[in-house]
Formats: sequence, C-alpha cells, structure tokens
Amino acid sequence: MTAPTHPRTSDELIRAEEPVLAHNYHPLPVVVARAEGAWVEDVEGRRYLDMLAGYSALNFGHRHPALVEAAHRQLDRLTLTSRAFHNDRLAGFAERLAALTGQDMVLPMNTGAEAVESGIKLARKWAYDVKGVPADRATIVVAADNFHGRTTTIVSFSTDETARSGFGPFTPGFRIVPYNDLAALEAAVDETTAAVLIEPIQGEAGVLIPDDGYLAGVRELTRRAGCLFVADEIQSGLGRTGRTLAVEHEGVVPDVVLLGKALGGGIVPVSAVVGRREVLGVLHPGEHGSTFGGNPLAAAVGTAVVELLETGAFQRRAAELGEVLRDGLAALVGRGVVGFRSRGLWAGVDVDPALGTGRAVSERLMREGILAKDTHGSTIRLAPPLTITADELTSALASLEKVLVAGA
Ligand code: IF1
Repeated sequence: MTAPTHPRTSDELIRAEEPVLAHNYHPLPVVVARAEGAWVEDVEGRRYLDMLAGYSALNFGHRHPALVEAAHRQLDRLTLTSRAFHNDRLAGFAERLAALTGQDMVLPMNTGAEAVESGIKLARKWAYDVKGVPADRATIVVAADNFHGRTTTIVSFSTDETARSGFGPFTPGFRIVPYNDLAALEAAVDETTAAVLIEPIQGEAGVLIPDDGYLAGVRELTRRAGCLFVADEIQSGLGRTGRTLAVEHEGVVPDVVLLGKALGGGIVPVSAVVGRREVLGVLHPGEHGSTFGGNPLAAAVGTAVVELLETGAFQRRAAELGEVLRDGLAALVGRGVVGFRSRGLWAGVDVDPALGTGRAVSERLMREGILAKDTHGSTIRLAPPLTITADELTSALASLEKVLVAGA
C-alpha cells in the first residue's frame, strides 16, 4: 500500500502504524510533528510541555541551537569513516569527555545498551587479564529491579518478567541482590567477582534513590574486594540530578561510568564507556568494535554536549529548579500523591491508585497539555528538559494538581 499524498491526521497516522509497526510499545495517543526547547507540537498543532524528555535523552531540550549547529556543521563535512581510519573529531570528544567525568579513557559506542554490554565485556576481560579470575568464571553483581537495556544478555539479569520472559536461554555469570543493601552486596561479592554494576538511582524502578552512604559503601566494598564499581549513569547522568554524574552527590568516583541518552543531545545516538586506564586498557585491536561507534557526527555532537556541561550551568539549573519540583510535589502529598522521590529535575511520583493507573494519569495529563509517562503501576516519572523555566515547571505541577485533585 502506498502512503496517501495528503498529509495524514494524527488519528490516520496512528491507524497506519498498526499493521506495519511491531507492537513493542503502547504510546500515548499523541503524534509529535515538531519540537523546540521543552515544547512539542502534534500534527494538528496542539502544543505539549515535554516532561519526559526522551527518558532523559533530551536534557538540553529539543533541538538545542548549539547542538543543532554542531550537527549541521559536521553534516556538511563528514559523517562516517568507521574506525578503520581516524577522523578529526574523535580525539577532541574523548579528551573532553574524559576530563568532564574525571576518568582516563573513553570507549565510544552508540546506544545505552551497547555501552552496558561493552562495560560487561570490559569488566570480564579485566577480571581475567588483571585480577586473575579463571577463564569463563567471572561474575558480575547487579541489583534487583535494575534497568540496563533490552539485549539478551542484559535481560538475562533483569528481575522484570515482562522484559525477560520468552527471550531465553540467558547469559550466565550474574548475581542479583536487593538494591540499597550493602550487606547483601557484600555477601554476593567473592574472588570471582569482576564488577558490581548498578544505577546510582534506579530510573525505571521509579526513580529509587538509595540511602545516603550506599554509593560510598559500594565504592569502599568494591575497593576492598578488588572488583570494579561500574555505575550506569545513562539516565541519571549529564546534569539530570543537579550534578554532572549522580555519583557526585556522595563524592564517589567509580572505576567505570556508562553514559548514553543525553550524550547525543537528542540528535544522534551517542554512548560511551569511560573509566580507568587499567580497565579500558585491556582492549586490544580487533577485540571489540562498532560500525558507528565514535563516528565524526556523533563525536561532533557529543563534544558540543560536553561543552554545554563544562560550565556547570545546566547542573546548577537542575539543582535549583529541582527544589521547585520537590516543593511542588511535597504540596501534593495527601492530595492525590501518596509519595515521591526526587533529585534535581528527576522525580518518581506515586499517585493514589484510587485515582487511576499511571497510564490513566498520563493520559489525563496529556489532555492538559503535559506529556509524561508512567513507569510501573501508579508511578509517574517526571524528567523535563533541564532548559525548562520555573514558570513552565510550575504550570506542569499545577496541571498535575488539577488532574489529581479534580480527579479529572
Ligand atoms: C525503552 C525504560 C528508562 C537506561 C539505563 C541503559 C539503558 C537505559 C539506566 C539502555 C534505557 C530507556 C529504554 C527505553 C525507555 C527508557 C527507560 F523505561 F525502558 F526503562 F529510561 F527508564 N541504562 N532506558 O534507562 O539505553 O539502549 O535504550 O539507549 O526500552 O523503552 P538504550
């Protein structure tokens, strides 16, 4: 069937997807056609405030001018060489990213899951080559309720049956312990342990923030045990929580940090494994790679993203506006909100189940011109672009109040 010549309406486009697009999502019934800053516009011209920001891939808003300019400039020069050759953008990107994160080396990849998979391979190879774990015996400790991506190995250690069932057989070598439980973690780490892999804040689980001291405890425990602390900052990093990396709230420096999402500025997929020389140095030519990893377009956009973060302005903004978000949500506790967790411009809001599921609340918010997304049950995730203004944030909170209190 050929597409009709007249521009199709939102409803027509939604219907057209059904027979031809895999049904691995259940999107809200909104068809976005253009966007700028914190605002998106659907096919019919209705405007919405974007409180999801691509699950934290749009920290700098839609089409940030500096990022679009960097992309346009590079599009007119060079977009891909493969790593068979050098390109003139990659050294600068790696230098700036390593400096921003306080790490030695960078392994450039594309998606978050690729960064996680690469981090797993690096940790295992470090365990064999440096720590001396017997071949094929390395273990990696992860947290229950984790979310690290959708590949077969990553869902092998998921505790979410929806994400995991039907995709076996699974990759061995992972131990699962409760999040935010140092005793359980200590019991799971032994001489075969290559790494502890955790999110500094569990995003998909509902923005679960561990107790103060947990991250420092993981750092101390892994140092003492002689294994790696690998922090997945793909969603929590790059300004979202009010710091460059969420681990900075406890002054912790992991051995390896996984980055993605906002590293590509919402323009191209850019991810990276950044870490100590002793770890990333275990890779030799031919042992790992990617067609697009480190491509000049990604490196140019990634460099522009790092430049935005080098001043600290976005991190300070997320911290300051995070107080507006926190205070606004606190005022709703007992008035439709049964609890919430927030750090910087990132919140998991538990809505009174009597008012409806998270999905139902998301649909009501959509009708109020606010785009947000439920995680599990009746929890709504709020993660606006860090470019949002205080007034926009306040109006989003007012819409949430209207939807909850009015039971709209
Ligand atoms: C979807 C969730 C969020 C991540 C962390 C690695 C990855 C992600 C901490 C993998 C990706 C995305 C995946 C996307 C929706 C979104 C998500 F709901 F799935 F769980 F944010 F919470 N580590 N999270 O959050 O990165 O390969 O996707 O680039 O699968 O629908 P990716």
